Amino acid sequence: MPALEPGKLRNVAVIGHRGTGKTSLVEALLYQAEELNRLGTIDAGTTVGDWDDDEQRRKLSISLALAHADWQGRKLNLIDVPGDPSFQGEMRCALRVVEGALFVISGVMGVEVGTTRGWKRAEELGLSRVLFVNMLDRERADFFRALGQLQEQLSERCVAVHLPIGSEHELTGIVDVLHMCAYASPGGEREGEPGPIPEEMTALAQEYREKLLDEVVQTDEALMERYLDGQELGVEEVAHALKDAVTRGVVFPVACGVATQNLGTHALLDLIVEGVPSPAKMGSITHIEGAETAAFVFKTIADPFAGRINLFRVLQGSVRPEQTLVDARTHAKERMGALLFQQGKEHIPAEEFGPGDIGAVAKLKEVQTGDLLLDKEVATDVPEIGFPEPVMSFAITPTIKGEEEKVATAIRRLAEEDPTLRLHRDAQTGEEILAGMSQMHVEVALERAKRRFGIDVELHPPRVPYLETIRSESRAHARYKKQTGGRGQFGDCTIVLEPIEGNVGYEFVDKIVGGVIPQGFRPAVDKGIQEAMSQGELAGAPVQGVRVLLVDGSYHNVDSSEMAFKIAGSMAFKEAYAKAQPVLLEPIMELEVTVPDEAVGAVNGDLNSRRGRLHGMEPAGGMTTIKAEVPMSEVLTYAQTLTSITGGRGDYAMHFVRYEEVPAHVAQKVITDTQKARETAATH
Ligand SMILES: Nc1nc2c(ncn2[C@@H]2O[C@H](COP(=O)(O)OP(=O)(O)O)[C@@H](O)[C@H]2O)c(=O)[nH]1
Ligand SMILES: [Mg+2]
Repeated sequence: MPALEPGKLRNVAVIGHRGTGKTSLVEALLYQAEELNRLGTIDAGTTVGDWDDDEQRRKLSISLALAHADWQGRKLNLIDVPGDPSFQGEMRCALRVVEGALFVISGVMGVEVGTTRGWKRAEELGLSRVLFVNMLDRERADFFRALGQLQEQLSERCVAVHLPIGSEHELTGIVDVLHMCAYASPGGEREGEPGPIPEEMTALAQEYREKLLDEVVQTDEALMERYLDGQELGVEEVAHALKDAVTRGVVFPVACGVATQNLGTHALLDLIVEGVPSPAKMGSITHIEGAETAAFVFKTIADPFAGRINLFRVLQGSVRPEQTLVDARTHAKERMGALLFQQGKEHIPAEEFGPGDIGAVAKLKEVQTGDLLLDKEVATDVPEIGFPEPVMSFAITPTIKGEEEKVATAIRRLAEEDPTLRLHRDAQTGEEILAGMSQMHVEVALERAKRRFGIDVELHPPRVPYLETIRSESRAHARYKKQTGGRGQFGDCTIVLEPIEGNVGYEFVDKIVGGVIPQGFRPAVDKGIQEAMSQGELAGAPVQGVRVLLVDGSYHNVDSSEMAFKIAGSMAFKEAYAKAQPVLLEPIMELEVTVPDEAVGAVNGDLNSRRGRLHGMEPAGGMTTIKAEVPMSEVLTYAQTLTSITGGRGDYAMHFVRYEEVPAHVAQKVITDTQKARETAATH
């Protein structure tokens, strides 16, 4: 199949909270569009999405999955995005390369954190948005309650285009108030063509059609005038105005149905094809000046069967097999291998991907998530995916001693595929730190690493990178002297310590007059002091925020050496440090917690008990964002805490702000603990 013109494409990411039925809905859309012969289910593990072992075992999407369908002569690229906050990186990748987002909401649960999080991102990117209230067959499902929440919590401009006929187990179909027709529930079969609206629904359908018109005419002046004039507006012209408003992202149509019964997919496919703009309308995400062909790699997947697969969006030009493209990050030339359409785990060979299209390519060597591929090197910015910062850190140690290097290599490989995983060695504590979005995120990654690379590691909470500093001035003199036959050792210095404002940095000031210590030996004193500072006497943490004045000293013509002055410097520092009121500093984190209003009291109370300082609360339609500063040592396992307080309905982000002095009663415990740890280490 040759490349399609961009006007024939619709790129849509399917977004929503975990368990709202996104993967099931994608399955139903593919089935309705006759891409599949039968409707698979999550429970039997037979869907196109969630084909991976981990996903089937956990009954949870972990990676984004690409699928495509043809509807009304348009090609829909659907990206099923995991809803769990652990895999937020996937959502960022997907939203970056689409024009439209399809939000799936549970008719039972209504708006959840995952909905709000995705909405914010789609809003930042200015995407067209269509919503689908799913699971209307379930007990306690209520379309109208969910609609109210959408209007209150996401946007007043969420407007119903479909209505349920009946409710819960008596749901029998849906009404399309845009085209004024109805669909009977197909009970898991393909939906047929629509019929007339049943008698008992006509009044409600009329009421909601008017609400829809009220919304739509506001976006179109000519239409508004005629509407106010009392003229009848035709189905086609309203549909046209709605399409325009959805494209511009000023009206958000709300559809509904039951994914597992394939109810609502016909009308939803129509809505997507008509409402979501094509890449031709929106232009590409970025235009790369000077290049003919440009493709943006938004996801690298390690496929157990096909090896490394890169998913890309063509920004301009066409991508063909055997073509050689340059990676703007590595400057390496990469020959395109086999091009593929991806339908879950199925790969279908493709001839070409044209501008705006989304495709897959196998076996590129160095290319990774976030890379830009060009037909020739041009100076350009690479589009940013905008990954969130990891919030949970673990110290990792290989189960088998000596495998440190193997583990690091394997994890680095995973981080190339998923940049919300980060590995670094903490210079201070010496630990290998693996950071991710949650405990589950890190655990899933490590399970994969175990299978793919045969590595096995243990996770521990990381040690807090404390620092030490001084609160007052002090002075000390030290002399290092040895006379053991032959040549002796002699170093002698007097130093003054002063706190530096803000507890940061280190300064060494040479105040020697008259050469009481020769020029050549003074840097050795500095060196000795810095060595002593790398492990403070309080808790073995590095010392910061100290200015050292070298004020006096003496030397010996024969016995003095750099070594002797280094030792003298170190001795003088240790003595002066003990007299300068040393204190412990701890990292303070800025925490932003988003929770349902009713959990605010409990969350605040918990933060208080963790020495947190609240400095902001922003309620927004049922959810409140709490801002607080909390010591890192108190939030090492905050994810678990928040989950248990909010029953999984909370979300948080965290980043380092500054170091602060540890209050005396807490410091004492840290100091005793580290001393104990050092003693145990010494006896082993
Ligand atoms: N009753 C009912 N169950 C549904 C519906 N949609 C999905 N489910 C079930 O809800 C669970 C979660 O669905 P899934 O598609 O994995 O949700 P996702 O996490 O959003 O991808 C599965 O057990 C589905 O079978 C629906 O419309 N009605
Ligand atoms: Mg899913």
